[in-house]
Amino acid sequence: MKVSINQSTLVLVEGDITKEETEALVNAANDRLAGGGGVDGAIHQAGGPQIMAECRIIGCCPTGQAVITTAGNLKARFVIHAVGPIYTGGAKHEPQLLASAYRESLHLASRYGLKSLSFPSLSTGAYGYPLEEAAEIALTTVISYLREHPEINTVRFVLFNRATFDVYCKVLSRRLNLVE
Ligand code: AR6
Repeated sequence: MKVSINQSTLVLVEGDITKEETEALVNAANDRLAGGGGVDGAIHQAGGPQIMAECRIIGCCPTGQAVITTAGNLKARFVIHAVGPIYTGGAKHEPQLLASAYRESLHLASRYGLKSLSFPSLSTGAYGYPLEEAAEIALTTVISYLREHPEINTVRFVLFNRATFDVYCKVLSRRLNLVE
C-alpha cells in the first residue's frame, strides 16, 4: 500500500527490513543498545560487528529516544536505533513514548539529511504493545511529521508477516478516510 503525504510517500510492505535499500533502517533496540532478538538480532546479524562496536561507544539510549550508527554490511547507510516502550497496560506513558521513538528517529533522519528510511513495527514483538494501538500511533506520528518535513521523501513500514501488514493497512485506510 502506498499513499502520498504532501510531497512525500508513505509505503507499507510485508518483508524483512534487513533487505531494505533506503538510506536508513530503524532498529527496535533496547535502552542498553545491547542487541537481542527480533529485528535487533536480524539487523546486527546481517550488518556485522561494526554496528555493535558503535553502539558500545554510544552506550545507552533512553526509552522514547533514538541514536544513529553506520550500517556495516547492510545496503542502507545508517541504522537508527529507536527504543520503544515495554507495554505494561498503557498507564506508564507508553503511547507518548512510542510516538516519541518514531518522532526522534525521523528527527535524526532529517538532521543527517536522509531522504528515505524504513521502520519496523516498534514495540509490538518482545515488548508486547497491542498491534492495532501501536499501528495507530506509528502511522499518526509519521504522517504528521511528513506533513511538516518535505525533506524526507519516503518512509517505508516493513512489516514482518501478513497479519501485521494487514493491521497497518487497515489502520492507514481508516486514517486517510477520516482526515483527507
Ligand atoms: N524485519 C522486519 N520486522 C521484523 C523482523 C525483520 N527482520 N524481525 C522481527 N520483526 P521486536 P520490540 C517484527 O521483538 O517489540 C529485542 O530483543 C516482529 O514480528 O523485534 O520493539 C530488542 O533487543 C514485530 O512485529 O521489537 C529489545 O530488547 C516487530 O518486528 C526488544 O526485542 C517488533 O518486534 C524490542 O522489542
